[in-house]
Amino acid sequence: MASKMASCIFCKIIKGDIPCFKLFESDKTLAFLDINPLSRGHALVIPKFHGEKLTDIPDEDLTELLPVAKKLALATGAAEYNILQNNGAGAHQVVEHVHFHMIPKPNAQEGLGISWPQQ
Ligand code: D5M
Repeated sequence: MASKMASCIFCKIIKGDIPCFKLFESDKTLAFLDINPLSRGHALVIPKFHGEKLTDIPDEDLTELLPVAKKLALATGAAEYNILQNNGAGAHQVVEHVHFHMIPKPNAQEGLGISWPQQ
C-alpha cells in the first residue's frame, strides 16, 4: 500500500507535490478541476484516504464525497450534469485512486464565487 501511495498521482496532489486547481478541501476530501475536462467545470472529488476502488475506502471517508459533488454541480450553474465513478480498468478507471467525476452539461457557467480557469 505504501508504495502504491508513493506513486499515486492523486496522493501527490493531496500532498501538494503536484499542482491542481483546488475547489474544496477538508480533512477527508479534496476537489479539483480535471486536467482533461469533458466540459468546462469538469471536477474530481476524491477521498484523501488512498484506495483504488470504492470498496477499499472506509465508509467514514466516503460520506462527504457526494455532498461535495452536489455543491460543485450547483456552483457551476449548470442545470444538467453527470456524477460518476469508475472502478477498475475494465470500467474505464485510469487513475487508481477513488474519484467522483462531476461533469456539467454542456458547460459550467460563471458559478457562485468560483473563478473557473479557461479550459
Ligand atoms: O479518470 C481519471 C481522470 O483523472 C481523467 O479525467 C484525467 C484526470 N487527471 C489525471 N491526472 C490529473 C491531474 N494531475 N490533475 C487533474 N486531473 C487529472 P478515470 O475515471 O480514472 O478514467
